[in-house]
Amino acid sequence: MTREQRLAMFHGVDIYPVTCEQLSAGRSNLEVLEGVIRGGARIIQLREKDYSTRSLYRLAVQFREMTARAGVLLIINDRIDIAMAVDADGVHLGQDDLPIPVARSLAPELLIGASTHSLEEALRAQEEGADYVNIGPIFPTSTKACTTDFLGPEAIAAISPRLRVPFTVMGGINGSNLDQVIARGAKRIAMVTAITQAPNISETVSTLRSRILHYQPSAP
Ligand code: TZP
Ligand code: MG
Repeated sequence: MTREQRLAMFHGVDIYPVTCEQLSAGRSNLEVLEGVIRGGARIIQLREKDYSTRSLYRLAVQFREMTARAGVLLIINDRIDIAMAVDADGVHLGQDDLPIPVARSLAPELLIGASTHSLEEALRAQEEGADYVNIGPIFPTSTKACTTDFLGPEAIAAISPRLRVPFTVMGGINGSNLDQVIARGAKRIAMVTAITQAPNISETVSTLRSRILHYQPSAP
């Protein structure tokens, strides 16, 4: 697929599930992926920080097979080499990963997402050519050993109007605070544990998706 086709698919994203096998209640990443696909998600990010290159590559090959069959976008966290090796749809880069322009020159057709934790970082990522930016962490989370404080949902309303590119939000988002981020303008919502720890992943993904898609602000 071309970057343009991938971008068009990215616009249709609502829930943005991210893996973490250690926090998946004993299930494998492939089981989680299966539930995520059955629940109707249009994208998944493979994020495993401690795997060897070979095991991550092997898993990414399986993710690519399953996501391609389902027409779901596959984004690889951190590792542009793995993303290129398995023909993933994109790579998600943090502030300590390869600079966005370097990643772009290596892989012009990949979507590039960027993790950002402030307005300045979000604007810089956009200027550098990110296809989407993530704003986070929105709420406290124990999934990531965070050095940054959480931003609070108000940050979404403060940062997103300055962005031309689509944005995702992440960090501590679950069924009980979902409305707070949607109310501030979030349309694409990334979650790890709200999905990976759900007893029934496909049902949870499907319910969360319809809440994102059919959100109605409550009357004042
Ligand atoms: N980046 C910002 S918050 C976060 C990452 C990878 C972890 C989010 O995990 P959870 O379980 O959805 O709070
Ligand atoms: Mg990273």
